[in-house]
Amino acid sequence: MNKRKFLKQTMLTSAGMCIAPSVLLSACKSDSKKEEQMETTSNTTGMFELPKLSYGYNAFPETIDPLTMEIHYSKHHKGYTDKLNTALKEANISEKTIEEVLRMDNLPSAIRNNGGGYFNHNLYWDILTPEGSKMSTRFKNIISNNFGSKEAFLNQLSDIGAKRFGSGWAWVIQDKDKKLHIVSTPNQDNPLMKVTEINGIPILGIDVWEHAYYLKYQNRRVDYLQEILQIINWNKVEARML
Ligand code: MN3
Repeated sequence: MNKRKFLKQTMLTSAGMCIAPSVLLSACKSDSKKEEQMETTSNTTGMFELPKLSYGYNAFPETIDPLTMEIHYSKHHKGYTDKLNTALKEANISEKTIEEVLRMDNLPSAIRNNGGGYFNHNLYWDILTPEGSKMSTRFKNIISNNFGSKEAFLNQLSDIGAKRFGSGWAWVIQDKDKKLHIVSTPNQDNPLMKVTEINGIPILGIDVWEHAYYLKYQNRRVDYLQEILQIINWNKVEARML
């Protein structure tokens, strides 16, 4: 194991929840030095790793059935990860964080689709919790200032996910002026990419591809959205804000 890889692994272990390279940086910002080191040590081997889940496939029996969880993680997410690594190798791209990759100009479609798929699912799994969680007073105030009220915020988020035609994602992002927005992107695009209408840092992402919900909810995407909003780890979402 080379030194950088060792450093990275040590930091990931010691940081506990910082299970993926770079995508979870903001969840680890209590230690800015660690964050800085992690950013520079991502993808030094030219390979991104599928992050381990912090819960089992049966963690959300009321919301996500175990078979959907298993296929979504071990087939879809793993598939994006493997294909991203292949595409980066072919394009001779390394020494970049996943954010840097996604912010590149003229992303080749294999990197756009699979890099997006990799980042988006890392975020999705990370901000779910079997325990349920409450928004802090601070975060609730931020939400009210940006969207009017917590209810208006949740409605707008659910609505944009329901209205996404075909496959895609619903996002809460923070723009460069620290303002929060609710946006949606098609396919595996996300608001880090130059192709999206509003750029920003995703702090919450909900997968609205049919593979995320069809076995349990069939065509009822709205029901899936209502349920998934009950298992969001709001503390982690808040921790992603800069
Ligand atoms: Mn998916």
